[in-house]
Amino acid sequence: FSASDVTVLFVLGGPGAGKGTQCERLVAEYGFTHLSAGDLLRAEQARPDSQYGDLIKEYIRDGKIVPMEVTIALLENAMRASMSTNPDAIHTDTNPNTPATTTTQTPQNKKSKFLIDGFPRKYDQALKFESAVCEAKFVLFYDCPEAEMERRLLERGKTSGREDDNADSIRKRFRTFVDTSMPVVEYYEKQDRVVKIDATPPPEEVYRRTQAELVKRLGE
Ligand code: UP5
Ligand code: MG
Repeated sequence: FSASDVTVLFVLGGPGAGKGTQCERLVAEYGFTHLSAGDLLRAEQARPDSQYGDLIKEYIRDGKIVPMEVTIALLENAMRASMSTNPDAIHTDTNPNTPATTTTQTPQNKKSKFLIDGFPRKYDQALKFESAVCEAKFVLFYDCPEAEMERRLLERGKTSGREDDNADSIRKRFRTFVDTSMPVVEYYEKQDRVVKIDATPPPEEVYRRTQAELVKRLGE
């Protein structure tokens, strides 16, 4: 994809920082297509004939990063599906767990805008995606203290059914985030491509701050 045809924003932040919550609002108001790498991996894992099901399940439970070939292929497919105006190409997946993004159609004459949520989580993923798929315009980084993220995830874990919303997996996810994913944010910070937003306040306030930054950066 060429950056002149599509706008890609990476949405990063620790586990439970509120990436998904903010993306949902941005979709509703600004017509972004939201692609959560974690959601795409969970949908792939749930697909009965997926060759990666067991691998994804194990990686997610251990808070480890799934090999990027899998994740990038899922993201690229989802971008293509969303950009296609051919309904047959869009509704190929009848899995109810598949994120709603595949139903968002963008006319080809209009620039598609993607929020890539929870990706890249590793330096080499960032380089590969930007060289092979599309350059990102900038990174929205939701910054939240670990104690608050832990509180949110344990609370959500009571009902989410997510296999990684338990104390043991949460600890591992935090470690991976600090050791492996924060260096990606730092890499983009050095290039002055990070918009950092304090994700501690309630969702409405975080969203207001996000809007203010988007107005500055995209003229939205
Ligand atoms: N909540 C949200 N905002 C709040 C606020 N401002 N105040 C109070 N509460 C707030 O929110 C989490 C919870 O907090 C919700 O209950 C929400 O209501 C509340 P959410 O918006 O879901 O936060 P988010 O940052 O999206 O948290 P998530 O758990 O999705 O983050 P992760 O980054 O851990 O999960 P993800 O799905 O991206 O990845 C899961 C796993 O997949 C990874 O650990 C990894 O194993 C694998 N993965 C890869 O291998 N590669 C990838 O590229 C991506 C994922
Ligand atoms: Mg999420």
